[in-house]
Amino acid sequence: MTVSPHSSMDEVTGAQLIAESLKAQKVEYMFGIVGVPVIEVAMAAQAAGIRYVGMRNEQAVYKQLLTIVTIPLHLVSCCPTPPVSLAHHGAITEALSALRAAKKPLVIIGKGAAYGRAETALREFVEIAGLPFLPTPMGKGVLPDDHPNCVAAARSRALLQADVVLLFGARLNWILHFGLPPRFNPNVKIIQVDLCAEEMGNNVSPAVALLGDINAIVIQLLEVLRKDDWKYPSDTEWWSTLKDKIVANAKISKALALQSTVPMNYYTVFHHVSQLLPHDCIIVSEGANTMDIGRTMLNNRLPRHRLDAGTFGTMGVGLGFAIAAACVERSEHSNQRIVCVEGDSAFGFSGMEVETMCRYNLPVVIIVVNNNGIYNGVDAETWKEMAKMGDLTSIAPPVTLLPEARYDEVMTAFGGRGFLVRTVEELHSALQLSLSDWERPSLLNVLIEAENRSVFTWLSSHPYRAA
Ligand SMILES: Cc1ncc(C[n+]2csc(CCOP(=O)(O)OP(=O)(O)O)c2C)c(N)n1
Ligand SMILES: [Mg+2]
Repeated sequence: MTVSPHSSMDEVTGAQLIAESLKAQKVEYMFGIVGVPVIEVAMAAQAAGIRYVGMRNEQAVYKQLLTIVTIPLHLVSCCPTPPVSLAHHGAITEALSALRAAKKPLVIIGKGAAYGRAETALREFVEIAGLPFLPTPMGKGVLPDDHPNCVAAARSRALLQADVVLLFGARLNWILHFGLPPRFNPNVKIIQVDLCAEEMGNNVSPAVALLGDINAIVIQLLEVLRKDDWKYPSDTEWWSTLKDKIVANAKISKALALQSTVPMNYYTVFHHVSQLLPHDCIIVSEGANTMDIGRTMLNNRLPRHRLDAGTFGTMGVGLGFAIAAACVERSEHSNQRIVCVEGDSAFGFSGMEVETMCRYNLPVVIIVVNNNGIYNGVDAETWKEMAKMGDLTSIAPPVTLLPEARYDEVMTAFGGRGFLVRTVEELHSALQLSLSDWERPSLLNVLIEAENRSVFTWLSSHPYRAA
């Protein structure tokens, strides 16, 4: 081990030992909050050539690691590449015969497929087999959301009626309603593809289990598929059902998106945001309605470009994700915008991280979709009336937050750009200005209607609620 020049020849501190071993593991960034005795570790890390990012909230710090591992890439590259494991050939043919027998097949693409970098093979598989697919929240972008086989806009129906589900690297947890009725067909056959043996059979016993590297298994499936020359026909009743539902749902969300009344609704906001976002941007998101509706309206075209509250729906992770993604963007010069779409409650959990962004000039664009509360709030007038009625701690609904809170001023307080946005025009100009500024972070405080009249039930009452 080489020891940093600060120490005398015969003395190595514990902090140096930690720093040098992390450096030897090719660690590039350390995220933390210092106090005695961690200050020495952070200083030793810097001396060893590791970049140190000082954070404000430990919950956010933890998420940095996940981001760095999720988005890019070569954080720790000194370990030998692990062996690639294939599925048993018998299981491959069994899976394909179950698929061929299906009347209503469905492919579900999870974040395991994103980690497994299976995008190229999966795209070929879905296209050759002619199958409808659904992404899970962080499986979005493995195949582009605007791919013609994507049936995300008919998600509930697809899950409910599918008779064979081919599950690539996705857990049958609450996000997928545990794979059980009433959200799934009670007789559905699951073909489960996963790298992780302990995921097999959670919470539904699979008809076929393909254990191994997802990319390698898709290639195995493709080889047999090509030989057999099989394709699920495009003129089935299943495809028509799904397509009809997609058209009907698209019509409803389009009508909401095109409303330009003030205050705006979620759909109007996301419709206009999606028009301006670069296709290669990394979208970070958390909240309840904000995250759920945003997920359906903000398309991902590339794999590993979306980070949200994930499996545990934990609020407070978004700004940490965004900071880590911005650090990676900076060190790789990838010129990708990091856009952080936050509910007003979600933003509050790690809101002080805007100081971190300002301190390091990380040009994250934060969009706070502000409805004055958790799921729902009340408008400023109602709040004033309530305050006159007595002690707000007895009267105010627990979901409410201060109406029209000036989150934009939190950002300007530290030198970033802050925008208060009420209209579509203001949204366009604020977002354009933010996206053209690479010098500092921005925060758009987008005031929307406090009561979610626009949230329609196929979105709000079921799919991936955040809590
Ligand atoms: C750490 C943590 N605490 C509490 C919750 C409960 N919870 C679920 S969603 C949510 C916030 C939703 O409100 P907001 O972010 O404003 O999004 P909206 O639905 O209003 O768009 C909260 C606090 C949680 N998921 N995680
Ligand atoms: Mg809210």
